[in-house]
This record gives sequence, structure tokens and C-alpha cells, in this order.
Amino acid sequence: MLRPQDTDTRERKSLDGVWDFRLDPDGVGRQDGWWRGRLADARPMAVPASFNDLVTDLETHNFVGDVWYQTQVRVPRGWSGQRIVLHFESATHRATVWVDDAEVVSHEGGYLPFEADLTDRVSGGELIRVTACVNNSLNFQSIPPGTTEQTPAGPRQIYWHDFFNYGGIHRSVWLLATPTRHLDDVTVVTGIDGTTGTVSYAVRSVRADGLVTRVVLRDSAGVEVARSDGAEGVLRVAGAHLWGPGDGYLYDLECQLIDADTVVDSYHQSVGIRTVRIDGTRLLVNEKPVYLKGFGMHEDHITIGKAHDNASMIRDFELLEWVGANSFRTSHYPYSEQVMDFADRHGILVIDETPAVGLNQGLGGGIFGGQGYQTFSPETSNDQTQAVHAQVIRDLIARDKNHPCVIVWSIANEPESDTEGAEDYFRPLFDVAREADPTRPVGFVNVMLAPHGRCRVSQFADLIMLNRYYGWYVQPGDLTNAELVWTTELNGWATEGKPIVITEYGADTYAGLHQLPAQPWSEEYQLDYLDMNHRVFDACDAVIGEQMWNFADFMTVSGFMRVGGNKKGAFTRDRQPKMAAHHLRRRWRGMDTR
Ligand code: BDP
Repeated sequence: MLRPQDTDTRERKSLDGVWDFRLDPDGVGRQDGWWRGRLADARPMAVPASFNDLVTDLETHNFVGDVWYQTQVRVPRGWSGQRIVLHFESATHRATVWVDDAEVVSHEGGYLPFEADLTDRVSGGELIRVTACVNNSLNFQSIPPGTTEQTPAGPRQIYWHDFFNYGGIHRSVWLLATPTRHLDDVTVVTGIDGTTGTVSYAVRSVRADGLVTRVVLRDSAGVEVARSDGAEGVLRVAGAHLWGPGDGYLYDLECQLIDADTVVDSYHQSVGIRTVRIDGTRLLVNEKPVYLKGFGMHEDHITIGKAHDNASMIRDFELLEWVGANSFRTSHYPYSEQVMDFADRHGILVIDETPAVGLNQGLGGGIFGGQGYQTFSPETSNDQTQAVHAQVIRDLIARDKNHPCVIVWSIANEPESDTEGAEDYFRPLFDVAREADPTRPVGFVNVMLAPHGRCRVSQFADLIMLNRYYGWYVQPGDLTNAELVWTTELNGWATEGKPIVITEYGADTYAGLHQLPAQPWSEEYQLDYLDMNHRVFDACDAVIGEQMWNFADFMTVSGFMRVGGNKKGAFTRDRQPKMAAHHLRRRWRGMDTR
């Protein structure tokens, strides 16, 4: 699937704006055919946005189930005779879409794109009705998982991840016109040969018999540096300007389908020439070791929830730059493609994560209240879950494979990993990832409950990614003991001979709460906690990155462990620095490679 783009041969029209919206608490919309006409009793709803925080009533805020979105759009007059596509960048966690009376697509998974070919259904100039039934409920076969429990007041959604289950159309919706003979996919893999950059490419097309595939590579000034005919090949760029941390230099690869002298279709793919590989305990980008400084983040903003918004994105990247970060993890789901583009353009290193979070009933007892399920079993996360998980890995890699910023795939966050069931569940998923992308390291994020010596899944990973809360969830307020046990565990992991990234370490901190001597929840404690962790990391050569939890405070399910959400941010939810942000800035800006 290629992204909607305006090119010489392609045109797109945004469907973002205010749509009609209606909850379906009784789940009757499908049987009553709510798509067959204008949505009755509708209220206005912004697209893109999570619906949850735009409303004032608790029922809608907490709603789990089917919600209906509808809009009308006129297909541009000039599009007759072209291939017409309806493209959703994401709808959380699943959606079915109708155009007028016809169902055109259904998609499972909340953070990845999907589209429907409307060519045979609509024509240029026609006014069409687009209806989407979006569903945000979680079950044992969804990624992330959850379940519905009966309570005296009715069914309640339970889930085992620590961020609010926002729902809705979270990213842009497009109508797109392409030629009927069209480009369908492009894959680039870059390499370095002395001072020459190599760009291996493979282009897939539809109805392209007799057409020539051509690729033209241009530098950032638009000057052609290489070209080639054929659906696959290798371009060589003498004296290539490499993509690297802090230097988001991008070439533009124009892919064309040519009929005699006519360009039938054209698509632009940005290309950063760089390599990434692991060598012992080092992670090499362009053969140089990197040290990751940054955060686990969230797509989480006041009012819009999990929706993408360019203003918020720019603020976040300004703060990353200000604090001296060079990396982040897309905890705990794929982020908007605009965010990935921005990371490409700014030379930010990204650990790209699937939405597989909460596959761990051991954690359930702590933060989310114990439910007593077994994580992996025929009745809970099972073969079907694994198949959905595999598909999500493939879809994520298909979407993000060409982003130079992506240096590692994370196939899950904090799953159960100390049991035979976990080993059986995960072994094939690593194969799925490596088959889809043989070029990047693959890992998963290990939880404290499966410490060194007990984890049975890290054997499959190319690198070790650890979330650790010594001095918070264990030894709270006792940083002296925390430092000792943390050092001991880390030294154990270092014997594995793989690079280690600390993908989470953090302490909830209520902005403005000050205490001397420092106590948990105060800004002073967050500083002392960071210092303790940094001493532990600095003493371990295998640690090649620190990503503090979290970039900013974020919304969670309500509970006695959370005060208006998770407060482990270096920044507040409205993106102002806590003392910790200044502290990190002094450390990170003062670091050379580490
Ligand atoms: C880890 C999770 C993360 C949580 C964090 C916390 O990976 O999603 O928000 O702990 O408790 O378990 O703050």
C-alpha cells in the first residue's frame, strides 16, 4: 500500500473535518443498517480526534463498543476514469466502512492504515456518503488484548495496559486518485560502500504489462544523482550524504511507470542512506556506535486524545531537541506516519513498536487489579491472538520499512516472558519480523517480572530492552538499595553479550510538589531517581541507550495508582518542563556519544 500523495499523476482530497457521529450502546446499527441513509440523531465530531475527551458526559468518555461516523464528500470532477481509493490512516481499534450502501472494507487493528478501492463504485463529480463503524473494544484475540467483565451495573471493559483506551478516527482520511495502471509498493534498502551510498529498490505495480518501471534519485536540492530502469535494481551514489543521528538528510526516489515517453504513474519515496547493525554489545549506525538518549513516548494530548495533530507534533519535537534527545520508542503502538516522517527529517532514531502491550497477566494484579487469568492459554491469548499479532508485525513493517529513522523493531512491550507458553508464543513472531525485514534488529521489551536468568524470550532478540522501576515499584523511596539490586541485575544481563537499551525507567512526579529530603512523587525525588539510574547505566558498558519513562504525563484508566493519569513525564501533559527535564538536558546535551 502506498501513501496518498499529490504527484504528477496522483491527486488526493482530505476528508478531515467535522463528521456526524453517534454512539451505538445497544449494538443495533449493523442490523438496522445505519449506513443506508443519513445518520439519525447524530452529533458533530472532529476527525481526526479521539471522541472521548471532546464530550462532557462520562458515558461517552468511557464508551466501549460501536461508534458511527459519517460524512458526505464530492468526488472531484476530474477523477473520472481514474482509480479511486478511500484511505484511512488509522481507526482504533477496528472499523468497517461503507460507501453509500456498499460495504467497502473492514480492518482489524487500531494504529495502522487501510484502504478500499472505489473505482467501480463511484465516479468523478458524484456526491458520496462515507460511513464508518469504529469499535474500540478489546478482547483476548485483539492486539492489544482486553476483556469484558459483567458487573452489577453492566459490562465493563478491562485491559492490562497503562494508557487510556481512546477510540475513534485518530488520523487523516483521504480520497485518492491514481491512474488505473499504477505503482503499488516500493521497498528500499540502503548500504554504504566506501564513500558511495547504495540504494537497492524493488517496485511493485498493477496492470503494468508492457510498461517500463523507472526510478530517479535526486538529492535534497533536486539534482538527479542516479537513475535506473527495471522493477528492481541497485543505485549507486558517489560521495553520498549519509542519514544519521542529528542529520536527517533525505534523497527523493521518484518511481515512475512509463509508456513510451509518457509517465503513466509517479510516486515519491524519501530515502535516507544509512546502515544499522549490531556488533557485539554495540549498535552501529553507519558503522559508528550510537548511544540512545530519549524517551518512551505516547500519542496523548489534552482534548484530542490519541489523534495526530501537527501543532502538537512540532511542540514535541521542539522539546526533544531542547532536552538533547536523539531517540524515542513508539510506546506502545505505531505512531502517525507524519511523526515518522518528522523523525526522518530530523535524524531521530526510533524504536518502532507494535500495539502488543498488556500480554501479561502477572502485571494485572499490580496496577490494573487482579483478574486471575492465565496469559497464554486456549481461552485467553491463544493461536488466534498470535495470528493477529503476526499480521500486525507484518503490517507495521510494510508501513514503516522505508523510514531511515527506524533502527529497531519492538514486537511487544512487557509481555509475560518467563514461561514455556511465552516462549512458544514468541519464537515464531521473531521469525515473522525477520522475514518481513531482514535488515533491522528485532527485539521486545522485557518486564521486571522476568529478570535476568528467568526470561525465556530474550534468547530470540538481537538486543535486550529493559523496563525497570527500581526505586519506584520496588524499593520505593529507598534509592540506596535500589541502586544495589539494579546494578546486580544489569550486570547479569551484560553477560549475554548483546546491547542493552533501558527502554523505561521513571518515577511518578506531581509537577510543583517539592520535598526535602526527597520523597516519592516530588520533583526532587524524580531527580535523585534519575541520578541513581544514570550511575547504574554509566557503570555498564553494554548499556547503549536510556529512554526515560515518559516524555510527558499521559492519561490512563482511572485507579488509585494514578492521579489524573500517569505522572512520570519529564514534561507535564501540557508540555512544560518539570525539574527533571532541565536535569536530563544538562546530562544529554553534555554527552558526547554517550
Ligand atoms: C510499564 C509499562 C508502561 C507503564 C509504566 C508505568 O510499560 O506502559 O506506563 O510501566 O507504570 O509497566 O508507569
